[in-house]
Amino acid sequence: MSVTNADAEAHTVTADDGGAFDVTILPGATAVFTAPTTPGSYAFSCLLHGNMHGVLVVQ
Ligand SMILES: [Cu+2]
Repeated sequence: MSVTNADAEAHTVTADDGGAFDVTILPGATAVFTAPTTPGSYAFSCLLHGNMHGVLVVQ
């Protein structure tokens, strides 16, 4: 899947379980990463900003 960073700072989309996915997206860039194929909810965070969290839902 792809993720676009519309911010002026770099961010990461890093799975909290530590291995499912980990991608860095530079400012204004779009990055592609391989999402898990097993349905479920995968919590992720930005390694550069400890207050940024999200959940990737695979259906
Ligand atoms: Cu960030």
